[in-house]
Amino acid sequence: MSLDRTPRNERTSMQVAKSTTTFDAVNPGRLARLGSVAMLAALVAGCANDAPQDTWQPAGENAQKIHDLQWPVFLVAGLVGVAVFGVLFYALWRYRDTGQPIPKQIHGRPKLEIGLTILPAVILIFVAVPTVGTLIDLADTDDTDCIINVTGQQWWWEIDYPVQDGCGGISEPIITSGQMVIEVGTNVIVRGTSRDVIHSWWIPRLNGKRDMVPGRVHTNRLQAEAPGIYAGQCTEFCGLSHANMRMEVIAMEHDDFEAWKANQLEAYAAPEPESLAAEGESTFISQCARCHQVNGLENSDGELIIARPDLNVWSGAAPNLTKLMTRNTFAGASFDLLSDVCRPLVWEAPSDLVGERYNEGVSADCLNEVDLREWLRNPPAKKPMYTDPTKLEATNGLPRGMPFLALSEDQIDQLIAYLLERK
Ligand code: HEC
Ligand SMILES: [Cu+2]
Repeated sequence: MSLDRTPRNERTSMQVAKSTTTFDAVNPGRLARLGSVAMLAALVAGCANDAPQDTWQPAGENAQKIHDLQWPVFLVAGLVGVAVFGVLFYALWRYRDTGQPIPKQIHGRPKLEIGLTILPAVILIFVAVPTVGTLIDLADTDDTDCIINVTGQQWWWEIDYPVQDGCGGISEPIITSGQMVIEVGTNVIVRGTSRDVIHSWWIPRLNGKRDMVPGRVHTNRLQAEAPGIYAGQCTEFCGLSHANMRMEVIAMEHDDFEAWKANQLEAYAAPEPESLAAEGESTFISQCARCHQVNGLENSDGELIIARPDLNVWSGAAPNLTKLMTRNTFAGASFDLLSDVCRPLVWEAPSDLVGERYNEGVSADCLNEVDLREWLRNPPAKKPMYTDPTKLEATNGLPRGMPFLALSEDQIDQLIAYLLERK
């Protein structure tokens, strides 16, 4: 029985009064119409071509395998869903309360009960067999052509290529961030882990997700059929800037990939003496080099400078900036390094030109200076990060992300000139 002690007649009149006042706002017809418009909009938006993270548009063998599985599963689940709701609504309507006497109560119909147990089991087996087969298939690492390590941290991805014969040969480690460059048609095995909390790596058009867990290494195989830029984002909630933890895979033809690798391993070229970039180099050494590595950078005594992000950042890492201007996004792939004018030249390049255009890197003319300046001026204002010095007790005084460094506009000019040469 209801706990409501209001006499029945009063209750109904109260309810009627209430419902007349709010009737307009919650008109069920209008709600339903609004609902269906919203659903339609969502559906149309989901189907639109401009959906860079669309699992329904696989662009590689592994993504294709998932796609081939999700269709039939979606179909079976959809049919079951429609059948269940059909029967439910029919029963609700057919046996609605019209004042009829309570029907005869029955229980114990073994045939029906066994039947209704076997039927879903059969359906589940029907779904399970190809699912398990696909899982085993996706985990295959026998024919790996290239190994790439991915490390998640709050809130960006470090991507490194260990020395190997794979990937067409890597003679020295290549370390970059945010954007993974691969050769089309090769089986890449991503070995992923995390430096702080659990993150999840997912390039929807190339493969399914894989959680990246501290202290463990999880693999994720991917390959791309055609050159292009394939977007993804962290898909395991990882704190404040989870939504700003993005990444891209850039797939390019063999020759372009070889050119990319060679460029990544090029020896350090010091800026022209007395240039703005040279001033930038010393500013970089004094302000940035404790966290950020630039390979080959030397101090005034001619000694190599090795960054110690492990002493300066909570996760123990900061992006390697040796070749910053060879990527075209930064800070967890949240911002473009390319200006609005130049970005489409790469991102919308015809398939055969993607690698070539990407390898041009970011020139002074194409730099999106606005976002990079804002970043250097005040990083935590640009991307939420835990850098407030008064609130860092939990992390031994170390920031998560890049702290505010109070740089002058002159220093920023110098640093940009210096960074523009890192390509
Ligand atoms: C206390 C350590 C620390 C110092 C000092 C520091 N940074 Fe950073 N920086 C970081 C961290 C951590 C990130 C990653 C932030 C993110 O993407 O969430 C970062 C990101 C960046 C990025 C984006 C790189 C990418 O690949 O996404 C640039 C560019 C950058 N810093 C430039 C500088 C410059 C220039 C200086 C010196 C003026 C500097 N940083 C000083 C820690 C530091
Ligand atoms: Cu994350």
